[in-house]
Amino acid sequence: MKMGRLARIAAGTSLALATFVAQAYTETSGGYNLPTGVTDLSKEVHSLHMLIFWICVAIGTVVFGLMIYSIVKHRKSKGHKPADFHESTTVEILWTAAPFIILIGMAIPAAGTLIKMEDTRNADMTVKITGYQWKWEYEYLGEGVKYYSTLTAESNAARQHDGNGLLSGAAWAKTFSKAELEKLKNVDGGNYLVNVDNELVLPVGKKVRFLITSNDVIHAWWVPEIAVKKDAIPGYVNETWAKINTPGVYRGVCAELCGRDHGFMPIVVRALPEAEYNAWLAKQKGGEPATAAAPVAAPNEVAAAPATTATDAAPVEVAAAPAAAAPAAPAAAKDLSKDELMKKGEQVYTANCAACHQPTGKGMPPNFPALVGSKVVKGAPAEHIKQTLNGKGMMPPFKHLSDLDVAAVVTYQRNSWGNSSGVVQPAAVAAAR
Ligand code: HEC
Ligand SMILES: [Cu+2]
Repeated sequence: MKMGRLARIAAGTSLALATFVAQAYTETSGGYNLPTGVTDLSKEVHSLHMLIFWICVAIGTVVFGLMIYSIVKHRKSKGHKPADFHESTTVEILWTAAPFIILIGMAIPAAGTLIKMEDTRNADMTVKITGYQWKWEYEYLGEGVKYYSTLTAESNAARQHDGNGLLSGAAWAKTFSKAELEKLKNVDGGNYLVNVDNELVLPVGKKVRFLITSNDVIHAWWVPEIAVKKDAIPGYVNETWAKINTPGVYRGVCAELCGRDHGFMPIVVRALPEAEYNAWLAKQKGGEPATAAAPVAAPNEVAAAPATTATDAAPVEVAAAPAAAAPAAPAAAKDLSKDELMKKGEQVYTANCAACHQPTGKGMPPNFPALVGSKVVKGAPAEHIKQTLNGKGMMPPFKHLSDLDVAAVVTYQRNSWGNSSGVVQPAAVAAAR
């Protein structure tokens, strides 16, 4: 009678386990399983993961099955007497050989995939990825295109919101109600905390080499769907690669505990068909005079224009090219209007400063001072620029921002929330470096 119940429990447990395993095996596993991903390598990684998973299931079933069977079948209440023996050479050889064979069986296919992951030769293009507290920088090597990628302003504002106003002090510890949590799910187009202002745009079907490093602490660049997860270590460059097969948007996060806002530096990769990617890249090269590399890229383009189009169109292009390139080179020295600086400054402020100094400029005293009526903000521009570039105490340096960005954010702080302390131009920032 007792055995009957045990048998039923055993059957029930195995059924539940089998269902779970079957679910884990399929794509529609409700997000519990590793994703199959969109590169050949990510598929290999997934099948390796499944292979080893099944080996574990088999070992677990055999070991626990035998154990449970022995315990139940030979229990003391049935009158069994324990056997008394030791030093069985056969058993010892067996339990050494069996795991050894299993491990070798796992290592052979795994090594093949690992070697492929490390093989960054013959890449079609290279993107340098730099981690910062708390954002990513993407640089398309040889293209003169680089930019920062930060949590969107919408998610960033929402994460600091308690439903009534901005969180401050003890309000961080507030427990959210179900309704409030539901509301958060719809923030930022349903991508609350996993959306960025500037996505990493890549072409499909091209081998992209990633050079991964960091400017401050250790971060890790992780996008599960393309099977890339690499540490970003200051002073050290890690290499890996991906060749994406399917256009789409693939999200990831920083996978290394890298400081206070570690959870707020997501990654978004947008894979485009090659033609669309090329159009995007051309547009990046055309715009943003702020990119430091723009003057380098421009002469190349000028040189290429007459060579490829030796027709009537050529003189026009040659004439147009220097004109387009001209503003790029002396961009740092060019003066901007207050409106331009304020508009840009607000973006830079939201992305870089608002977390501590708050969108209202009121800060979070006593640790994060208010900028409203601040001595530094009202004082000499040189000191304001210096503190922004070099940081002070708990404030990190912002040297990595372009001259334009620093000038804009300083101007923005000097002329917002009732402050009125004049305009700072990029040239002043360049001089202060
Ligand atoms: C990680 C938090 C943090 C971020 C982000 C941050 N700051 Fe600060 N900021 C501080 C702290 C802390 C101080 C006080 C430093 C001190 O005096 O020791 C400060 C002080 C200042 C002051 C001087 C205020 C005063 O009256 O003493 C200015 C100006 C300033 N920050 C500008 C900026 C700008 C511009 C940015 C964005 C580009 C920025 N901060 C981003 C933490 C931060
Ligand atoms: Cu990080």
